[in-house]
Amino acid sequence: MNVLRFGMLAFSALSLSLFACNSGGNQSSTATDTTTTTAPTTTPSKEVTLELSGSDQMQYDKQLLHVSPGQDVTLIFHHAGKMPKTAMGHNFVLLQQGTDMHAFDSAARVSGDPNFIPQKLSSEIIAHTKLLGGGESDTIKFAAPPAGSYDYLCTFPGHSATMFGKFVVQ
Ligand SMILES: [Cu+2]
Repeated sequence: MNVLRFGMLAFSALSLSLFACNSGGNQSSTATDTTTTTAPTTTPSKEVTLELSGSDQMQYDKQLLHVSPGQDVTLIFHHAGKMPKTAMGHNFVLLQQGTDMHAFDSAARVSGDPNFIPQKLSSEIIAHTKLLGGGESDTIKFAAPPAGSYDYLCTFPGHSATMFGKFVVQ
């Protein structure tokens, strides 16, 4: 009686392990699919490349740029228009938090700097390009500042009325 009972238990244990083996096989293929779909969104890469352009209509093509904390940022800034930089020059200037954008712009206008970068306020600048004319490009690299929202603008005289945006680190 005891032997027969043991035999039945052993048989049912074998059946269970076979069943477990089959379902295990199905589960592992499901797990692989889940991993491949979620991995890219949860791990921001160390480097990010942003593209921004300015036009002859005195506009940036983007008023919001977004990066993640700790990223090394490459910004490719392009003047997509045809006008010369003496008439329609564009730059990109990213300001530290707490900087008065209008006061900074006024200082840039009277700075005498060929790129309209006020050197006396350099501590308020995170990164900037040179001044571009139509068809020109400038690429700059900088480390993303700490998480937060930062202003950027074009400091060519009069342009900050329409050429400004938010650079968000999140
Ligand atoms: Cu401009």
